Amino acid sequence: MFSIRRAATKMGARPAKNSLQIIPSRNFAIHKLKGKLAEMIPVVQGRLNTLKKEHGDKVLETVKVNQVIGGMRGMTGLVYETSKLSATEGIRYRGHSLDEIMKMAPSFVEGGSPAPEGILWLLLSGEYPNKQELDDVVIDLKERSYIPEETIELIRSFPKNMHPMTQFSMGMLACQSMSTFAQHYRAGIAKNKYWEAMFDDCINVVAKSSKVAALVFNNIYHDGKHLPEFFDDKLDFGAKYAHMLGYDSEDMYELMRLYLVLHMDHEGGNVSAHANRLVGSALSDPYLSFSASLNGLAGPLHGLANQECLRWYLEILDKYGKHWNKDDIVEHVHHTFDSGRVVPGYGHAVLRKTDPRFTHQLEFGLTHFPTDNLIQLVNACYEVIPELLPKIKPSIANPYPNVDACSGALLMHFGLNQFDYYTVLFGVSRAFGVMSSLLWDRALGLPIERPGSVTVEGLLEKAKNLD
Ligand code: CMX
Repeated sequence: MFSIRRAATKMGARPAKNSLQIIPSRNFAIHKLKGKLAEMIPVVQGRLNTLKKEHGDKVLETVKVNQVIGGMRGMTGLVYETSKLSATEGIRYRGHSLDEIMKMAPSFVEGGSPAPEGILWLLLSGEYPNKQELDDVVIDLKERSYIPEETIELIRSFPKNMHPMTQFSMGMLACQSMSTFAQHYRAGIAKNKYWEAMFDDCINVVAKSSKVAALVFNNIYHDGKHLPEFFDDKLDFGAKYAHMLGYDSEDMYELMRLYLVLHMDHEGGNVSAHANRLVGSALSDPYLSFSASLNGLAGPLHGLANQECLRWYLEILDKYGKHWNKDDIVEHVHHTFDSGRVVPGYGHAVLRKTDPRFTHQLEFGLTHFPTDNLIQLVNACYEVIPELLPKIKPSIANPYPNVDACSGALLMHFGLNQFDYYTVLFGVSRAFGVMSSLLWDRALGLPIERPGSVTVEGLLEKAKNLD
């Protein structure tokens, strides 16, 4: 199996000009993973062709007017291979529930958080890696994490008051000059080779994301001066990211691994996954797609909710002190509604039960630091809010906590209190999911997205004629 890549001095390092050629994958595990994909892809392509040929004109489901108004809400409109969301059970990565992943996935600490590198392997191939494969992916991601000096300088030039997500998105975009896919596309690569040309980009985006994110952290909160060593060969991806932010306890390493795994993927229709896929469908390379994904994640109804959520808990602590009680929570929820705001961390467009991503984070907090006041507050809110919300707002479809309702409290415990930065952590995690799915989009030759649209007047006319 060969990977199409410029003849680079080191994987992820700046390639020499005009040196496009096909060279073997250097790392055995990545070579093996690519080989596995090369076997899987024709099988799935075959199924897709059968679908198109034999069932392409069948009507799958009817579409309600409200679904059109609601931005294609709930319509089955995308093929997405890496994960699927159940309204009642939460996300499954390649068919594996989070409960199962917590038990079965390889980890660096026995019985501890799953290894993010192992879940990258799972998302791409549908299987867990063995020990050797996992160790090799850890090394490979390290080798691919090179960031050009001019990108580092660019990030250091960003004003401190520019939001961390804006800096992260721009930093990733600035790495786009390293896209192997863009180079090969320009050189006239055949359509059936797109996924191979994109493979390195997808893995490189994941590998570089934590370093760009750490540079942003350093630029904003440490004046660009105190970045810990980029390379620490003992550390895996999650631990190294924590290390680059300046956190070096084993518990924080475990939290970071857990955080990365839980936030990776949430099927194809959420804003960040869909933005990534939409932009990629124009054959924009993975750096362009990922930056678009981050811009969507930066919205307060999506990834920014985690910082909003922590702010909301801190409002309670400010108002009632650390001896708050459940009545105080009820009062603060009412106050939130009275001021025309939503209760952050609660509700979901698809889920209709407690998000298992929340449950696993709360479990981590209650296991590692059960007496932490903020964790106790998160737990108490979970006991109060799901019953309270429908009483105040009967139309709420899901009164249960989502992924954002606990993460801030866990990070605060370790002293990571720069909560404007929290969505960047979410973005690094999301790289694993959206890059895996983007690779599959190109492997399956999915076309450019182009849904139809309609004016309000036009929709009204259509609707009137329906009955
Ligand atoms: N607090 C107050 N009101 C809420 C609410 C909440 N947490 N969640 C929903 N509602 C309201 C909606 O605003 C809507 O009100 P109107 O009819 O007056 O417009 C009504 O309840 C019905 O909404 P819904 O169908 O239950 O929810 P949506 O699918 O429209 O929206 C979401 C989903 C996540 C945007 C919404 O629940 C929300 O704003 N939650 C708080 C923000 C948050 O936690 N976002 C993170 C989501 C996870 C992620 O995608 O990253």
